Amino acid sequence: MRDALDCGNFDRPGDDVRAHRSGEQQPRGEDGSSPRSVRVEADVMAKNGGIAARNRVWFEGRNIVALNFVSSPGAGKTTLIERTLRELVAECPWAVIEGDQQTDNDARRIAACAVPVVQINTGAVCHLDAQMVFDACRELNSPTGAVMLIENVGNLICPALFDLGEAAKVVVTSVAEGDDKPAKYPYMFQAASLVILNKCDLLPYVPFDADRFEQIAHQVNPAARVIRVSATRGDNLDAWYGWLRERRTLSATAANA
Ligand SMILES: Nc1nc2c(ncn2[C@@H]2O[C@H](COP(=O)(O)OP(=O)(O)O)[C@@H](O)[C@H]2O)c(=O)[nH]1
Ligand SMILES: [Mg+2]
Repeated sequence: MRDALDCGNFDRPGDDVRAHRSGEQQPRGEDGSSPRSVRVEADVMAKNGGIAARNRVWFEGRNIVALNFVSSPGAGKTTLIERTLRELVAECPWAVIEGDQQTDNDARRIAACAVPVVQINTGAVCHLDAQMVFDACRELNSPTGAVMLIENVGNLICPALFDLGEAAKVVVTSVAEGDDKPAKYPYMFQAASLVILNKCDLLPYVPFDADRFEQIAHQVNPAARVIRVSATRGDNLDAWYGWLRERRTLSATAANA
């Protein structure tokens, strides 16, 4: 069984890392930090970074486009992935890695799309890490030119810290979550190449200002593209598919260079 990693103790990689466990007595430095925790946590981040770098080389060597889907629970990641697979399954080989604390519910949904899938149950851990993805990739053994969709554990904080070796992070947010999410969870939005605003079919029924959401997202990350969709009704999915095809072209061009 894997060591459980409580990433509630991490600041961003490279930041001044401190221990924040409540009620735990630890030796403290003059500034209140715990040198022992700093070293252990920095080691964990460095180890993950090394494995992620190896994953990235492996993906690039096989011209596999790996995308790391992150969101709060229920934003619609699996629904979007299911629909994408059903509509684009013939375009290229696909593979999916599903991350959840418990159950294989999402893997079953993906398997129904006739696409290879591995379910990872993280137990007490609130994010996927690079070693889990490495192990799943060995099992999937995807062919050259595949698109690997990695659905991370639903959580807008910890998955931002753990590189998996992906080509890009895709944040999925829904209009039921409030339009200030990029301001409240900036690290995740800064780490993302694409922001998908989902459940736009609900806009007539919820107080959500989509323009304000986009404005805040761009304040946090000016380079991020924002695409408004409805995964269930199908609104604007062509824009998402276009972005996906651009990533495949970029990857193939790099592989042939
Ligand atoms: N109205 C609406 N509901 C959606 C949409 N996308 C997903 N859902 C619903 O949101 C719930 C959570 O979706 P799911 O894909 O499991 O979210 P995940 O936890 O991010 O994977 C399910 O009941 C979906 O049917 C959408 O575009 N519009
Ligand atoms: Mg899901």
